[in-house]
Amino acid sequence: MSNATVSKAALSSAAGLASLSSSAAVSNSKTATHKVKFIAGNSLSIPTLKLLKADGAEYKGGSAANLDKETALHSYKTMQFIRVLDDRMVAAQRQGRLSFYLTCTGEEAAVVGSAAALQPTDMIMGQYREQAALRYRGFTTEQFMGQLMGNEMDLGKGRQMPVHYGSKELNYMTISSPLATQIPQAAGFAYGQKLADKGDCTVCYFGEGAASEGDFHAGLNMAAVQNVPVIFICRNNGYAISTPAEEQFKGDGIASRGVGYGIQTIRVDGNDLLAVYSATVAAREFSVNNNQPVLIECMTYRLGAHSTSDDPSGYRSKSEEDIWREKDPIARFKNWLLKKQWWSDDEDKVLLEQYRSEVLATLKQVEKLPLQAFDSLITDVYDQPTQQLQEQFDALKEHLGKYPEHYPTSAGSL
Ligand SMILES: Cc1ncc(C[n+]2csc(CCOP(=O)(O)OP(=O)(O)O)c2C)c(N)n1
Ligand SMILES: [Mg+2]
Repeated sequence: MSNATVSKAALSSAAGLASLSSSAAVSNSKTATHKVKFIAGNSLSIPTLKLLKADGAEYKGGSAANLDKETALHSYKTMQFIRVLDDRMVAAQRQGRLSFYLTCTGEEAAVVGSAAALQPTDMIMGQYREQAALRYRGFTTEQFMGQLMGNEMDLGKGRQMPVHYGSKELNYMTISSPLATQIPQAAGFAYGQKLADKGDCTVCYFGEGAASEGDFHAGLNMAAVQNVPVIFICRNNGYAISTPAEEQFKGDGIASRGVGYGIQTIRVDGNDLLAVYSATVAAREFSVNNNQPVLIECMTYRLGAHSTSDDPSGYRSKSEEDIWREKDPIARFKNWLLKKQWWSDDEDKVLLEQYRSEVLATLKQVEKLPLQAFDSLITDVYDQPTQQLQEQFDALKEHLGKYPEHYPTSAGSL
C-alpha cells in the first residue's frame, strides 16, 4: 500500500468518524459553561398571535394572510352550521334520539380557520371535536346524521360510536377513541406523502389532554427526525374532561414541547379565525416546501360539556364560562365580516333560520332509515371472516334471536 493510498484511506476514515460524531451530536450548543446554573422551567414564555380584536377590528401592523371573500364566507357559514348542528344534536340526545354527542362549541375558529388554509388533498386526522373541518370540506347534513344514528346512511356502517366520522372521499381519517393514536399515525402518513412527493401534507388535531399521552411524544419526535410534512394542531381548550389544564402540566402550554422536539412552533389565539388561518397558511407553506413538521397551539375554551355524558357544573363555575362566552369566536369573525361589508345582520338571520330548519328536517328524515343490515357486519372486515370472528358473529346472532325485546327492532333483523 502506497503512502498516498494510506493517507487517503486514513483521511476518509477520519472524515467518516467526524461526520458520524457530528450526526450523533444531540444539542445545538456551541458554548460551554463552568458554573452550575439551571435553566428555570418557566424561562420559556411563548407569545400568542392575535390579529382580530373582539369588535372585529384588526390589530395595527398584524401579518394577516390574504383571506378572500369566498373563503371567509365559507368559513363563517361552516362555523354557524356546526354551532346549530351541535345545539340541536345535544337536544336530540336529551330527547333519546341519539345515544351520545360531542360539541365543538367555542372552538369553531380553531378548527375552521386551520381547515380553510389546507388543500383538499391534504389528509386530516382529528381527535373527535373537529366536525367543523369535515363540514368545511363538504360533508353533508345527511352524512352527519347517518353516522350519528349508525344507520344505512352511515359511511362507517354503524360500527363506531356517534361522532366518530370518517370520509375517504374528503381525506378525513376515521376518528378513533383512544386518545392521541392519530399523532404517530399522522407522522407516518406524512412520511408516505413525503415519499409520494405530490406536495400534500397531513394535519393532525388533538386536545391538550391528549398531549399527555406517550403517543404525542413519539409522534412529534418521529415527525421531527424523519422530516415529514405534518402540521400538529393542538386545541388547548383548558380541560381534559374535568381536569383543568393547570393540573395537567407545568410547562408553558403545549407549544414549549414543540420547541423541545426541535419543531417549528407557534401559539395562536384559537378564537381568532384570522390568526389561526394566517398561522396555518404559513405553516403549510413551510411544512410542504421543507418537508418539516410544525406545531400550532390554539388557545381556546371548551364552552360546552365534554360530552353529553358530562356535567361541567361539578368542576367549573358559570362565571368562568361567561368570560369565555364573551370571547365567542363566531361573533368576533362576524364583526370582521360586517366591517368589510361582506355580510349583514339580515343575511345572518336568514342563514341561521335556514340551518335550523335544515338540521331538524334532516334529523326527522334520517332517523327513520333502517340500521345497517346485520348480516353485513363482518363481511368486509377481512377477505374471508376468520374463524374466531365467525364464531363471535354466530354467538351474537343467537343472542339477538333469544332476546329480541332488548334491542331495536331493526337491529339484527335476521
Ligand atoms: C387512551 C385514552 N385514555 C383516556 C380516554 C378517556 N378520555 C376521552 S376524552 C378525554 C379527555 C381528552 O382531553 P383533550 O385531549 O384535552 O380533548 P378535549 O376533550 O378537551 O377536546 C379522556 C381522558 C381515552 N379516550 N383514551
Ligand atoms: Mg382539552
